[in-house]
Amino acid sequence: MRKKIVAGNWKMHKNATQTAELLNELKTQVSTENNAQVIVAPTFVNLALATSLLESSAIKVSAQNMHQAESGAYTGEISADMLKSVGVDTVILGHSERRAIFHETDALIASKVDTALQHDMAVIFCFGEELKDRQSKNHFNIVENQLKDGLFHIEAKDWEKIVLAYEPVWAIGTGETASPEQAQDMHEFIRETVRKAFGSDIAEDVSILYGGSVKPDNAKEIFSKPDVDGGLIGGAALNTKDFLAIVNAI
Ligand code: G2H
Repeated sequence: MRKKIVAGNWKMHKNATQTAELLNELKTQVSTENNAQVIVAPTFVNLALATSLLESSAIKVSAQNMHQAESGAYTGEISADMLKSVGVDTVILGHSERRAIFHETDALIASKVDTALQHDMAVIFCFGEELKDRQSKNHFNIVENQLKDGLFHIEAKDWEKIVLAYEPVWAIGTGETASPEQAQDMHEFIRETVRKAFGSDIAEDVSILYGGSVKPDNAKEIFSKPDVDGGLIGGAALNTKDFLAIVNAI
């Protein structure tokens, strides 16, 4: 049975005090009894604080990004080894903001995936079409190419480390959400694309999260779809009440 997951991508929000506040609230209310594995992704500077605060809790900590090189003259960058050294063994890669604002290409994301896997890290691999792609009915092609170019070079054994996060760019932070039917159609297509390339066992086991303006009032309906295994949550992950409502919608 594949895992249900709710992950909070905090983006560039919350200083150390605010991070501690939110995590201290969350950890009293999230347990292994929850149907979903809960993951939080604070900013780099607060990751060590997060892993220490959550040490004996059911909440896992993820980074929002990392560099593909082992080490070197890359001013301002963070390596896989640095993340692991503070207890972080999950990383979000390929988020649309990294692709659009920081010009990350499929090839670059593919090399980050390789580095993460070499370090035995789990990867939340993000992808999704832009509004123009959906308007021109090219969205399935775009999504298939992002998967193939960024991820499908991995070996079958690596899939146990992969979580997919479909995030239509037009629904990110806009208040606009894909309808549950649009999400299901795309998730079904994604699972089928994985099945064709890697077989049924891997396709059935991989968790596919939906991301893009998930809120307490739309989470339940989206999560009720058979190929939606949870969510990657941005804005609504920044306060305890909304995030927990989404966690409990699974
Ligand atoms: C999509 C999502 C989290 P939001 O980026 O990754 O953000 O829920 O604010 O649309």
